[in-house]
Parts: sequence; structure tokens; C-alpha cells
Amino acid sequence: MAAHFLWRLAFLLLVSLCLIPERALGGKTRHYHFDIQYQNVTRLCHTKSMVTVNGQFPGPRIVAREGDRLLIRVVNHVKNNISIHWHGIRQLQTGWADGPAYVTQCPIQTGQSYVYNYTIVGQRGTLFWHAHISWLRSTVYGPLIILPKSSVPYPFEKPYKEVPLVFGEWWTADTEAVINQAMQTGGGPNVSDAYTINGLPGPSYNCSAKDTFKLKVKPGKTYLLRVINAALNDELFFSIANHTLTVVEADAVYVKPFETDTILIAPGQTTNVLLKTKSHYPNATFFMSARPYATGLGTFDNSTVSGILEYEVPSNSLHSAASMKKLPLFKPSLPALNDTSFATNFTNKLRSLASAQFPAKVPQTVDKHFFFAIGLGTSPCQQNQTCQGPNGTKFSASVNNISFSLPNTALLQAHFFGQSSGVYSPDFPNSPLIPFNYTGTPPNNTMVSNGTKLVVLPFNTSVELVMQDTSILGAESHPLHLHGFNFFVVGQGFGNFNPNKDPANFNLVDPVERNTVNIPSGGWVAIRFIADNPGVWFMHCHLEVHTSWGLRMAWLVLNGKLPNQKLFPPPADLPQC
Ligand SMILES: *[C@@H]1O[C@H](CO)[C@@H](O)[C@H](O)[C@H]1NC(C)=O
Ligand SMILES: *[C@@H]1O[C@H](CO)[C@@H](O)[C@H](O)[C@H]1NC(C)=O
Ligand SMILES: *[C@@H]1O[C@H](CO)[C@@H](O)[C@H](O)[C@H]1NC(C)=O
Ligand SMILES: *[C@@H]1O[C@H](CO)[C@@H](O)[C@H](O)[C@H]1NC(C)=O
Ligand SMILES: *[C@@H]1O[C@H](CO)[C@@H](O)[C@H](O)[C@H]1NC(C)=O
Ligand SMILES: *[C@@H]1O[C@H](CO)[C@@H](O)[C@H](O)[C@H]1NC(C)=O
Ligand SMILES: *[C@@H]1O[C@H](CO)[C@@H](O)[C@H](O)[C@H]1NC(C)=O
Ligand SMILES: *[C@@H]1O[C@H](CO)[C@@H](O)[C@H](O)[C@H]1NC(C)=O
Ligand SMILES: *[C@@H]1O[C@H](CO)[C@@H](O)[C@H](O)[C@H]1NC(C)=O
Ligand SMILES: *[C@@H]1O[C@H](CO)[C@@H](O)[C@H](O)[C@H]1NC(C)=O
Ligand SMILES: *[C@@H]1O[C@H](CO)[C@@H](O)[C@H](O)[C@H]1NC(C)=O
Ligand SMILES: *[C@@H]1O[C@H](CO)[C@@H](O)[C@H](O)[C@H]1NC(C)=O
Ligand SMILES: [Cu+2]
Repeated sequence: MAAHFLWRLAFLLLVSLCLIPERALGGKTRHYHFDIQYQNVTRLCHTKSMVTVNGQFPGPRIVAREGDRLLIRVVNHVKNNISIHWHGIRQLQTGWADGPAYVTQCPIQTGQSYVYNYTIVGQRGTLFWHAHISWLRSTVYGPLIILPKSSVPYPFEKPYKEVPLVFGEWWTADTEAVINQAMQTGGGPNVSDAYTINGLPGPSYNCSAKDTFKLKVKPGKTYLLRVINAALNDELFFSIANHTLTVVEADAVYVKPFETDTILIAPGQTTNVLLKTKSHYPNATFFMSARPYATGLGTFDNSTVSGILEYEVPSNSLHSAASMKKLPLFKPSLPALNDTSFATNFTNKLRSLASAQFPAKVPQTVDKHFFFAIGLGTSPCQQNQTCQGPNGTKFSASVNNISFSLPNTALLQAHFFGQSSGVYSPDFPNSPLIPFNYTGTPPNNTMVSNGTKLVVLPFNTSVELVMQDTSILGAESHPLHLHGFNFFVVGQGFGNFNPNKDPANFNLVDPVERNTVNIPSGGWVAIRFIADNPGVWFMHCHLEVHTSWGLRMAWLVLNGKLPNQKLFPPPADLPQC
């Protein structure tokens, strides 16, 4: 009791200290209430009861300004355990509010609640929030929009309107059953039945035409589309027929604007694009469509989702309601499902704005180098079971051959209270223990090991991490997401990373800064970041099936010396396991 009281006292002291600069910045406190509840939702002529926030699908939009504090009370009314992740939010000193279950918190159990309490520091742009436990994020997600401070304009033309476009992935079946079955049998999970735009599959699916997202626009205006890929397992190409898009931001960081007909967006990534509408009423409608970019050997949902871009009829024109119905419809041409050449060209165009106001603070020196081999592998089948993975094994995935096991308690709690023994070990390997030709002939032994190992980093360590795809079960592009940080993508290439030659070509001037990056299929990517945020930070593939198979690990960043370099104590309502 006394210890508890002291904690609260220490907490209140800290709180009053950190409220002062925040007031000076003029940040507001914004309150949201998330009831996790069941809702019956009908798509493709089939109704399913699914887990939602406030009965909404997609979930409610959070809108805040840079510098604001968010207080989001999450109340769990369903049978499943739940936790919510604020994807891309730095969570400086507030790791307790990050959300991945068993990493920064125990899940919120049935009938329990938890207030996510954090301040948005030095960030503005499009992010999203989603459930971070099992596959519940298939229905529990929504936009998280951070506007610049009120007096600060965008570094591009002020848009006439802003529209979130959230891609999702729809299963007619219950997604918890889908992943549970896959984990039991060891085979690949059933693929989705449709993709969605703002929850709607649109006219290319059976029994779905009435569930079509329509974007009504005026001629001669600029729209800001806040594009979010909340799909579970698929990178997507996206294009609007007869319109060019100007990319201005990636993962809530401004980029040097460039024009393109098509964007590529991986799960976990967000992209802001400007859409300039035609100067005159075009007397036509246009599909805005998305379909996958897929590199793996497994089956995937190769369908196309479409919404409709519709011009409002000018009031003073001859266009009648009757002629509106007969308007010609144009469809975009999207790259081939395996167009790695397009993917490479597109990602190479992404550069930080790197202006005086929005500098690219790329670490110029490195304290610690890491090399992670990342990809799929196998794990053994239980005795007397026949598994449906390769050669009767179970599909598995790993980083440096370790398939990460989640503990039964939260890593951050175990660290903070000095109870790591039996929960995790601080010995994650800096590079593969047995090097091999990562993109060559696969090794005979495809079995991975498992464990709960962390990399421990002193505060302010400058980190360079090279992530190398492996071709053990076929080369495949993996969108890796790091919690708690943005990083700079200083280099990428195909084949095996060459530590003697490749660093010479690194871009340390204006590399894109983001929170989720694709490891190119059969290639590597190099990132840099400063470990200036104390806490335990999850890093994982944002293809949910790969995360389920163990393609995940965590970094433990230690406290610094100064008060503002230390993790805050846990909030009193932090869920218990
Ligand atoms: C949120 O955290 C701040 C400071 O860390 C504290 O002042 C405030 O009381 C907290 N609010 C809630 C509802 O927990
Ligand atoms: C969903 O539909 C079922 C069957 O009709 C019904 O029993 C249940 O109450 C509905 N749930 C909600 C949240 O409306
Ligand atoms: C749309 O693009 C197609 C193919 O490039 C072209 O044939 C058509 O005329 C365009 N339509 C409009 C309304 O711009
Ligand atoms: C999608 O996959 C199905 C089943 O594998 C196949 O029959 C179909 O041709 C594919 N469609 C496209 C557009 O690749
Ligand atoms: C618009 O297009 C429709 C269908 O193609 C056509 O019937 C109509 O005359 C056109 N209207 C104008 C004003 O061009
Ligand atoms: C892409 O798929 C097409 C068939 O759809 C195939 O002919 C081609 O070889 C594939 N390209 C690559 C790079 O795998
Ligand atoms: C990618 O860029 C290269 C070099 O500029 C070009 O030759 C190639 O056609 C481009 N590929 C695609 C799919 O745009
Ligand atoms: C596996 O099967 C063998 C013979 O078919 C049987 O003797 C043994 O008890 C089984 N083991 C388990 C764990 O079920
Ligand atoms: C499965 O077995 C075959 C034949 O022994 C072998 O060629 C293949 O590499 C194996 N695949 C995996 C994933 O182990
Ligand atoms: C790795 O394998 C690739 C593809 O088989 C081959 O081209 C390359 O020479 C190999 N690299 C080394 C270092 O053996
Ligand atoms: C892998 O298996 C092949 C064929 O069974 C064998 O020739 C080779 O020596 C094995 N390689 C290793 C490293 O064990
Ligand atoms: C983890 O590895 C151990 C051996 O170190 C093995 O007994 C166990 O089955 C593995 N667990 C999983 C889930 O693969
Ligand atoms: Cu992956």
C-alpha cells in the first residue's frame, strides 16, 4: 500500500513537471471513448458478428493537433482480450500507452478498461490506430489524423478538402477462427474474400455494388487523400483512372513531392497524396482501385477493390440527372501483381522534404550495427499430427533464426519492475549465428529456433540496422514496422548486403523517414535511428500472418540520465495479466 502511494506521489510530481512545457505549447487535451463491442455487419451478402469500436466499421476517426494530449478510454465489452496500438505515434516516455499485447501491456480483459494517455510530440500527418492482439485488427482500426499546430501551414498547396481512404481486408469467416486454424494445422491461413475502401468492397465483388465508396468532387480543386493500408496481409497498388497523384507525405513525415499514376502502400504504411481534379466537368466517372503487390510463394487474395470518383454536376449546366446515370466509366491500369520493378522505382522516389523547417536529422555516425536475416522457415509438427506446412512441418518465421515467443506477461512491466527472469533474456543476436547465402540456394535445414530475446540499447545509441530478406521458403517482400521511433531508410538493394561496398552508396542527406519499410523481395534495406525513447519497442513484419508465425522481436532502450530521458512510471489502471 505504502509503495503504491509513493509511486502515485512520484507520478504526480513528474506529471506536474511535464505539464508546464505542454501548456506553454498550447496543446489541448482531447478525450475519446472506445467501447469494444460486437456489431453485426453485412458484406458480400453475408452478415457476421464482429468486434468493433463503438459499433462502427471502420472505427471512429481520431483528429488531433501536434502538441495535443490524447486520453482514450477503452472499455472491453467482448469475450476477446483486446489492446489498441497508436501506429506511428512516438510515445516519448509513455511506452505504457503503445499497445502491443504482452509487449507494453497485458491485454484489457472482458469487463475491464484502460485509458491510453499520451502527448503527440513533434509529429503531424496521417497515422492510424488498430487492435494489436491476434488478428482482431481485421475489424478494429481507424484513422489517426494529426493536424499541424494551428498557425503552421502544410508545405504544399492548402487542400480544398481532406479525405481519409482506408484500405482493409474482409473475410466472410471470423478472422480469429481463420488464424487459430492456421496455427493449429501449420498451414497458410485462408485468404481474404475482398479488399475494402473505407469498409466497402465495391462493385467488383458479388453482391457488393451497393457497398461502394464514392468520392464526390468538384472540378478544379485539390483534395488531400490520406491513404492508409490497414489490410492484414497484402501490400497494395492504388490508382485513380485518368488522374495523377502527387505524393507529399509518407508515414506522417513530409516528402519531396512527386507525381505518379500509382502508389504502392504496404500494411502499416500511410501515404498522403494530392488529387487535382479536372478543371472542367469531365462527363465521366472514374474507378479508384487497389490490388496487391505479392512476391511470396503462397496463395493470396488477388482481387481488386474499387471505389468511384464522381464529379458533382455543375448547377448551371445542361447535364441532367438522366445523363448522369449513363456516364462512361474509366478504369485505371494497375501494375502486374508481381511488378517488383515498379515497386523499386516507386520507393526510390520517396525522399525526405529535408527543408529548414522540416530537416532530415539523419544520424551521420553509428554506435551499433545490426544485421538481421528475415524470412520464413519451418518448425516441427507435434507428434502424431500431420501438419500442412512445407513437407509436413509448420510454417514459421524468424529474425536471425529466432521465432519470437510472446510471454504470458508484458515485457515492459517485467523490465520496469526488475522481473525479467523467466520472461525474457537480453541476448538477441546482432547478426545470424550461422551465416549463409541468404538469397541463394536455401539451406537443407529450414527449421527455426524460438525464444523471447531482446536487444538492449543504452539511451541515445545511434543504430544502423540492415534487414536482409532470406529465400529459405522463397524470397518475399516484408513490411517491417518499428514501434516508438521513426527511422531513416538510408539504403536498399537486391541480393545479399555487402558490408564492404553497399554503405558507400547510403543516402545520408534526404532519405525517407518512416515507421514501416519494405525489405525488398530477395534484397535488403538499411535503416538508421537514434534510440532516444526509453522503453520496450516491438518490431515486426506488418503482414499479420508473418507476425503470427514469429517474425517479431523487441528492443529494450534504457533510461537516460535526465528526467525527460526516463520512462514514466506505469499508470494506475495498467491492465494486469
Ligand atoms: C495522463 O497523464 C498525465 C501526465 O502524464 C496526467 O497528468 C493525467 O492525470 C493522466 N490522465 C489520466 C486520465 O490518467
Ligand atoms: C446480431 O445478430 C444476432 C442474430 O440475429 C442477434 O442475436 C444479435 O443480438 C445481434 N447483435 C447485435 C450487436 O446487434
Ligand atoms: C481516360 O483515359 C483513357 C485511357 O488513357 C482515355 O482513352 C480517355 O479518353 C480518358 N477519359 C477521360 C474522361 O479523360
Ligand atoms: C486469381 O487467382 C485465381 C485462383 O488462383 C486465379 O484463377 C485467377 O486467374 C487469378 N486472377 C488474377 C487476376 O490473377
Ligand atoms: C455526357 O455523356 C453522355 C454519355 O456519354 C452523353 O449522352 C451526353 O450527351 C454528354 N453530355 C455532355 C454535355 O457532353
Ligand atoms: C510475374 O507473373 C507473370 C505471370 O502472371 C510471369 O509471367 C512473370 O514471370 C512473373 N514475373 C516475375 C518477376 O516473377
Ligand atoms: C523503372 O525505372 C527504370 C529506370 O528508370 C525503367 O527502365 C523501368 O521501365 C521502370 N519500371 C517501371 C515498372 O516503371
Ligand atoms: C502416437 O502414436 C503412437 C502409435 O500410433 C502411440 O503409441 C502414441 O501414444 C501416440 N502419442 C501421442 C502423444 O499421441
Ligand atoms: C521438402 O522435401 C523435398 C524433397 O525432400 C525437398 O526438395 C524440399 O527442399 C523440402 N522443402 C522444404 C521447405 O523443406
Ligand atoms: C548466393 O547465391 C546466388 C544465387 O544462387 C549466387 O548468385 C551468389 O553468387 C551466391 N553468393 C555467394 C557469396 O555464394
Ligand atoms: C544438403 O542436401 C544435399 C542433398 O541431400 C547434400 O548433397 C548436401 O551436402 C547437403 N548440404 C548440407 C550443408 O548439409
Ligand atoms: C521451441 O523450441 C523448443 C526447443 O528449443 C521446442 O521444444 C518447442 O517445440 C519450440 N516451440 C515452438 C512453438 O516451436
Ligand atoms: Cu513478412
